[in-house]
Amino acid sequence: MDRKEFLTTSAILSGAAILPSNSVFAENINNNGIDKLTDETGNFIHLPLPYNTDHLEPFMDTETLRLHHTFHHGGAVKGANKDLGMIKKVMKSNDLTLTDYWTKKLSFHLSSHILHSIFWTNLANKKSQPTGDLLKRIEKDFVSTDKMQGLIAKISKSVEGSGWGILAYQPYSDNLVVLQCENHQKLTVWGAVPLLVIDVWEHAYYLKYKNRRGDFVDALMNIINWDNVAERYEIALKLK
Ligand code: MN3
Repeated sequence: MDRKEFLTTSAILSGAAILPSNSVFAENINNNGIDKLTDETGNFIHLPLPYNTDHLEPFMDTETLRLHHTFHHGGAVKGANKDLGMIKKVMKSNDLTLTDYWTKKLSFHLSSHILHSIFWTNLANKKSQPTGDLLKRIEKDFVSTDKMQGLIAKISKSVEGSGWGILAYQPYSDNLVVLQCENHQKLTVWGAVPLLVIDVWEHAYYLKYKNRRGDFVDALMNIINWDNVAERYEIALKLK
């Protein structure tokens, strides 16, 4: 039994009625449908991957996935907890000099935690296509799935330095938007809810793809979990 089967079985055995029954990765989300990023006390937590580390082979290699999840995502979680603690500490003192520093750090680390948590669930080891309401929305806002995928691939490949390509739902204007994010926190539009995120930091691909970021992005397009994107879209629509 692999990890996913185990979790699914365990969830059924433990009575998973409190979790959304249609969720692709129910163990990674809260009852309200958003990603589980903290424990009950508000500390950020690093959940295990929702599949084995070889699940995304050959598109994403085992070693890259292991290092990426353990050290890059894991480091962001540790960083976010530290930043939050330091902000609380500074607030208790009368010297606010360092709040600027820790606030920026928290923005960086927490955004990384959020985007990585979404990223893992956005991927699967089989090819799928958007269907249903998500497909209708994609066709309304981007003409076709091919055009939208072409756009997000282009935006991802051309990030200056480290960053992400993001397909998001924007509740203020009620449409899907594609954003080009630098680092983890720059170039967003407030309110946008990420549905599909493409990590183009070098740590995401360099072991296997070397300098060929374009090949990595094209490869990822084969393993997008559109069921997960659709689920995220459904939840995001509630903000409208
Ligand atoms: Mn990363």
